[in-house]
Amino acid sequence: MPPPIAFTGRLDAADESLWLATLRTALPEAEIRPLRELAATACAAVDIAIVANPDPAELARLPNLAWIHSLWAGAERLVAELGDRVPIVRLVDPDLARVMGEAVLAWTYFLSRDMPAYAQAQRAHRWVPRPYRSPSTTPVGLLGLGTLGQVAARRLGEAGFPVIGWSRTAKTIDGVETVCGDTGLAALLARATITVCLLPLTPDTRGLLDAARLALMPRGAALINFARGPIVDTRALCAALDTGALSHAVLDVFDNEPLEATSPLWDHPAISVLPHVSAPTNPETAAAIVAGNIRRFWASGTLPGTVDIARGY
Ligand code: NDP
Ligand code: OXD
Repeated sequence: MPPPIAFTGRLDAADESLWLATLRTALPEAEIRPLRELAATACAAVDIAIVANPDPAELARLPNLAWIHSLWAGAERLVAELGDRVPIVRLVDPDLARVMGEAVLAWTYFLSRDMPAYAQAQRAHRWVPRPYRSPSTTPVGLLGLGTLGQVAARRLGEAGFPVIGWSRTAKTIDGVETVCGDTGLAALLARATITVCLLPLTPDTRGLLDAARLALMPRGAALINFARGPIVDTRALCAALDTGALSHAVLDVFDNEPLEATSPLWDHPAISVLPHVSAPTNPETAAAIVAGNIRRFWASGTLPGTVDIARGY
């Protein structure tokens, strides 16, 4: 019998019960226990923890932890709070990528079919048909060509949008014009009618879309941020929207979440606010991924790819 697996996270009671039940169903051969219920002797035996934004002080109760499996795709909080204390495996779930690809396509259509302008016209009781813009004349810039970005690129390409994708390392992807480096980013921003952010939050991407970079975008271009709030300078974004330099922003992520009820972003006429729902984690598919990774570790001692702490993702 393998040692117990600890489960810990800053979750409410209902979410914790749901996750425990789903993980136990996916991995019935394991004893998965809330960390707070484990006595010191059991804690000493634990080598794997499944975590959802864990309290670092709680994790410190596990002296022989070999690795942790996060239930979230983004790892910036774990990197910031744990550093290189323990190898981190983040969630890489093809179903989550599918859902994100769907969201990117849906909100790209929302912008390319001028829904923000029609919503405004409706509020003003104004009947103003606008010219149809074909996807083929609407280049989409994708920042990030990882697990999520590559699926989004494929969905956009299938729908006829020319896609320019930016990543840290050079890539070749069928049907996607790929760029990297500062010059690649500048070229992408200058050409894309819609820019979609699917980057991790790291020291290199924090504040990446600042006033200078937003100013490179064509007049009337739009931004979709489905990654993390602090990648975009919100003040600079609002200034660009206020002057009409940019036409609209779809924001699913914010510097502080939940977005404060008093935030001016809620009422900005050129911003669509979403409550971090572009790709919600599906407990069933996520638990199956976690179970597979733990079983492989038990069978072969190998870990799936871990987060590179120095790189930040
Ligand atoms: P991956 O790690 O698979 O991909 C990250 C991509 O970003 C890679 O292509 C990487 O380049 C690129 N990148 C990283 N740093 C830089 C940089 N400095 N310059 C240029 N490119 C860079 O991440 P995922 O696709 O799985 O997820 C992306 C993010 O989406 C997550 O970190 C999370 O924050 C967010 N997310 C949001 C959700 C939501 O509901 N809103 C749901 C899930 C995730 P390279 O390929 O060269 O390494
Ligand atoms: C995640 C997210 O990182 O939902 O999984 O943003």
